[in-house]
Amino acid sequence: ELHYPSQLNCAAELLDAAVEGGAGERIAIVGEHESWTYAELQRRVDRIAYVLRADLGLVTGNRVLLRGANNPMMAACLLAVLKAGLIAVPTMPLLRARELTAIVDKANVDAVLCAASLRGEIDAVSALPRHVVMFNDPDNPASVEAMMARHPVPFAAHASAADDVCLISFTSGTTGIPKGTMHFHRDVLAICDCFPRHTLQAREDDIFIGTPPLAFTFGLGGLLLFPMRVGAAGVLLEKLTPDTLLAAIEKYRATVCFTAPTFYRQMVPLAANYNLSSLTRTVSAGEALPLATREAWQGATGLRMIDGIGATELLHIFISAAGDAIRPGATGKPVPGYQACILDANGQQVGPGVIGRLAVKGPTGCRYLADERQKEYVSDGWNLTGDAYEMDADGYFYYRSRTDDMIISAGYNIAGAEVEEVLLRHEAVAECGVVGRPCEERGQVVEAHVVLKPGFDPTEALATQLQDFVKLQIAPYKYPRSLRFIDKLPRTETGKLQRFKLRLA
Ligand code: 3UK
Repeated sequence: ELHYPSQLNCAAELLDAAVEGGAGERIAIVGEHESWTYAELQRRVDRIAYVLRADLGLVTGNRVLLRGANNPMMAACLLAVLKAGLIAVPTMPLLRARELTAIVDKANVDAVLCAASLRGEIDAVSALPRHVVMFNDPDNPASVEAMMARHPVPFAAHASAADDVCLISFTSGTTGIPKGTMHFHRDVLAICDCFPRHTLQAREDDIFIGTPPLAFTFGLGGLLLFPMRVGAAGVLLEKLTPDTLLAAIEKYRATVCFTAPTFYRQMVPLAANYNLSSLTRTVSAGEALPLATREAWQGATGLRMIDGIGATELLHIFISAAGDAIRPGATGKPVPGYQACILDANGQQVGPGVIGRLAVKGPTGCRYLADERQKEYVSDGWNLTGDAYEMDADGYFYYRSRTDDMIISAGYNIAGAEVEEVLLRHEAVAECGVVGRPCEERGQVVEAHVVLKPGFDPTEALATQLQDFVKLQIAPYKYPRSLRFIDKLPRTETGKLQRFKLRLA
């Protein structure tokens, strides 16, 4: 069990504690053009905190929308909001004015801090709050940078309560409608004291790198909060591609990498071109890690992938395994601090070998922002993530599908992920998504959407070959009766397949 004092400011606990603990001269954040020590980061955060309180006149509990790609100033602004006792509302860089308008409204936003490069969509938001201030905009006399210069250090952290809300994080919305989730100061520390401590065994000489945006809690934890908790460094880079991420791992000698399965798949054929000897741990999350991807990554790098399931509602990863505890095919076991079990349709716990709804309990949990779906996600203290999972006799948890993505065809329950996993083993397949398509005769038919590797042609013969390939490896009733070739799978900014778009295709 984790115990935190009842008065707690998470930014002070991460930043001031690191400086006081002697990490002041260590590198905290590395960006494309600059790198900051903990002491330098602290001075910037303190000045921005004064901008928020003194220049903008924000008061405790006000909500600040943050908009920026991964870069050092975005991180400093985020930490300043927390340190000043305000509430951070980070938003994904690719969101459009329509979606931003909904967030401004739903989260009752009082001020906006926006990277100058992403200004366009903000200007198009209807009903903006009184304060809209740009950062990464040094020549603008009204920018965060210009205002910062007029303030002293230090800024005394706001004396927050451990259970004051400090973060409103919006889900990436694979179904379209983003939901706001509220998190406390103690939740932010709790995620730092679970997965990175027990599973990753993070150390101060680690260098964290990866793709998830800071506006996605996967990235916020993995690239900013986790390194700070142990006095390590986080590399924050914008617009990474498989090639530029590999180049950055080599350049910065990164030790820990966070990204989604699809990104690892794209890095496999390129990995041999880079010196990746610094890497010791690679973490995959956001969607299921197919066995074929785990094996291909290990073949290319020698690294055993750390799979982990997390959720915006629970803030970060709650089931995972590393090192010798890895069991291929399983996500892992509950991260110390969390409990998990499988429930049947009546909410009763089921034993090993039975597929049911995953339920999770731990130091963090779901608190939707004025949303009636709270009752659907949290029942009796257990968080129901919407995933169908199965447990084995040793307590390992195996992902099967999203609860509402289970394909029911001619009376059979078929998990699309299992069919995807088989297809990914075929030499011609780069990416695939398997969904249920409505069908009068069978209820649904299994339909595969396949992206081919370069050098393969989308012929009828290849489609038949892929269908036969599946029939030979798993029960034939699971094979995709319908198979379509497409150029690119529809994915969210966080790398998640948007199955609803495939079903509409
Ligand atoms: C799915 C996985 C199988 C699963 C997230 C790490 O993904 C994150 O949060 P979201 O709110 O989505 C949550 C849902 O995504 N999922 C995530 N990881 C896995 N399915 N295997 C996995 N390893 O359906 C879950 O319910 O976008 C991930 C850390 C923080 C996060 N917010």
